[in-house]
Amino acid sequence: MTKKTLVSVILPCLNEKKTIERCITWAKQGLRKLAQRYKSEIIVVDNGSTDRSRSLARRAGAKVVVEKRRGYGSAYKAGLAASHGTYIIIGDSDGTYDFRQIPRFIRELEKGADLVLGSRLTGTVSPGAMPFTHRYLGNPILTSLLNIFYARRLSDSQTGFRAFTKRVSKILNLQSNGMEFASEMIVKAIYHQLNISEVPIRYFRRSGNSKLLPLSDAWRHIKFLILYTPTYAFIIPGLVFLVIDPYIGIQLVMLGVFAKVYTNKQLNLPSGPLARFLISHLTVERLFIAGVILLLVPEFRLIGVQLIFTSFFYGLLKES
Ligand SMILES: Nc1nc2c(ncn2[C@@H]2O[C@H](COP(=O)(O)OP(=O)(O)OP(=O)(O)O)[C@@H](O)[C@H]2O)c(=O)[nH]1
Ligand SMILES: [Mg+2]
Repeated sequence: MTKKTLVSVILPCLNEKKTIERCITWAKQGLRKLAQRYKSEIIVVDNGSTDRSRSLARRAGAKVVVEKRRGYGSAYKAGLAASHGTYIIIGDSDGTYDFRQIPRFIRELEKGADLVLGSRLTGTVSPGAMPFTHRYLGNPILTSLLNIFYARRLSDSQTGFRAFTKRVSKILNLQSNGMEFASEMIVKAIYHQLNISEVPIRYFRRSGNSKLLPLSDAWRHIKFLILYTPTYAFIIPGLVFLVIDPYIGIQLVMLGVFAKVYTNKQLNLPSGPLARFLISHLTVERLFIAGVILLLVPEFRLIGVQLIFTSFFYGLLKES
């Protein structure tokens, strides 16, 4: 008999007593359809629920992991650390996602996808499931920013129903503690040129109170998207400023180059061809010489001084 592959389902939970059992039951139903070839484990990560979520989850047959640190991302990090599956399924435990559909996600992974996103917007949104502001403002803005910054055409970057392999979760090495965990996963998958696919899903109305803080959580996503894209955050504005005010322009472009070296070396994220070209051709010596030359031109003296010192810092970053 061939050995069965393990599927881990991870459900973050903070006071979801109304729905946690239903989610586990649905996950079991979905997994049952795969039982010939797959074993499974269901892990509920509880972030300090004060209702009966934990006992209900245990009774329904899930393994409960308790994570003291609050936050959606913290819950997932703890769940990933506790999971053993080759394939990982994640999703909210608020009854919004239909885990009976797990086999469709597994099929995508089998076909070679690295990260599968359940898209609510190409699927069906039940009446009242997504508030107007989330559906027509928050989600489209966050998804569009991600699409523009990272040249993608995703339809729903905020979906919580996802699948990926354990190998991929190790490559991504996710760090965020809050809701921006969802953006981090996609951005890093893009950086690593992983194969992302979307499957249309049905999205149900939530039971129980939302844990989302719309403005602060949206800002956490936007901040993450900007911080990870030095090209849009620094280099493009820097090139524009070079024409208007070269002093500011040079500073922004150099910040962009520093940020590229940082994302590449410290965060271990691969660079694109433009960044690779810039980093390999921009040496400490060349920057230093450019600084000395500018120092001799009275109007650019300040930029010259700055470039000379910048070159030292740049060298330090490159060596790090
Ligand atoms: N925000 C938050 N969510 C947590 C935490 N721990 C677990 N969760 C769970 O993470 C999932 C996502 O939170 P939701 O409140 O559903 O967030 P959302 O899906 O963006 O918002 P809704 O559309 O209102 O459901 C739920 O299953 C929560 O129970 C935590 O510390 N903070
Ligand atoms: Mg939810």
